Amino acid sequence: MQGKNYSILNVDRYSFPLKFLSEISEFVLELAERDISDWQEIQNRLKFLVKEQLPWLNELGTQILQILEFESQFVLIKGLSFHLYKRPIADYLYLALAAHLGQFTVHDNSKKVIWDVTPRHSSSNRKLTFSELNSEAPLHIDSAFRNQPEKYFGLLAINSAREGGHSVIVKAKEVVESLNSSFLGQQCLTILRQQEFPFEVPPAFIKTGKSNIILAPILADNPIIRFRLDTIEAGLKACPELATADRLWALEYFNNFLKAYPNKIQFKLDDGDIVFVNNHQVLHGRKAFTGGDRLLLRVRIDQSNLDSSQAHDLQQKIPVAI
Ligand SMILES: O=C(O)CCC(=O)C(=O)O
Ligand SMILES: [Fe+2]
Repeated sequence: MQGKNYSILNVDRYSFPLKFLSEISEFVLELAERDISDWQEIQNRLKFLVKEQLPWLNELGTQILQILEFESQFVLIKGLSFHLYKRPIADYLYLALAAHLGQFTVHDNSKKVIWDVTPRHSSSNRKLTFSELNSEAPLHIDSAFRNQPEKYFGLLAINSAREGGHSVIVKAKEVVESLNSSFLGQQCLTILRQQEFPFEVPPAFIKTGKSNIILAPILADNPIIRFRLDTIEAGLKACPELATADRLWALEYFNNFLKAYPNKIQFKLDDGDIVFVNNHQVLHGRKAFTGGDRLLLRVRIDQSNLDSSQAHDLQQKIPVAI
């Protein structure tokens, strides 16, 4: 379904009922005391609290899912006040909403589902990644190196960048259609669809005995486009036999096409804004920024547990007011 281009949900700034806040605080304490790390259990508890006490947040979750699946494939939510609460309360308010979209995935081999996207100084010789730098993050999907990249991710801005740091979104289907309108573009699409490319898996994600490379075509169904140039370049370095002339040509053509692509959607996250993105349907990036205190909280969400009847129910829900 071809959806709207851009969805913004303006939720009136909302201060949460004291009863809800105190139950979230107690829950956070209980998690720490009992060292609970079963995220399925945590998500169920959060959803139960929301269902009992904040039905509007439950409905917002369904509305977001509807947009990600059937409408504009990403949504900007303004006016929620999660960022005004101290961490980890802010984290759990955010997770109480995100829990409605599917199952959180844990960040590498830690037990955490929230990753702080904020500039850091390298303490080891580990190469820093986009989420740890303030330079531009070129268009990519998250977890391009996972066999099954997560379907959705969210970013909550606790502190927005002073200068720059704009988010950039490009719809994968539109890029493919646009490439398909020229002869060279069609050649490129054929190679990206038919040939496997190597994606380097970052060290923290490699399971013992497994290779540090996964092979996958750049164009497929889910995700529509699997792309992150630095991981493919590293993969080609590690597997020089795959650096064939046709692959290198198609990669360069595609990358230049993306850079020059005119239909980029650009916006800046203000303090408290949240964006949820369908990682199988869009590419995203970030402009360079200045000011050391930019902090976004990222959560990644899989959706293996949403069965077709739930997906069908979603289509019956009321359309979203923009
Ligand atoms: O900083 C941002 O706005 C997004 C960063 C990002 O895309 C990433 O870390 O994968
Ligand atoms: Fe990303």
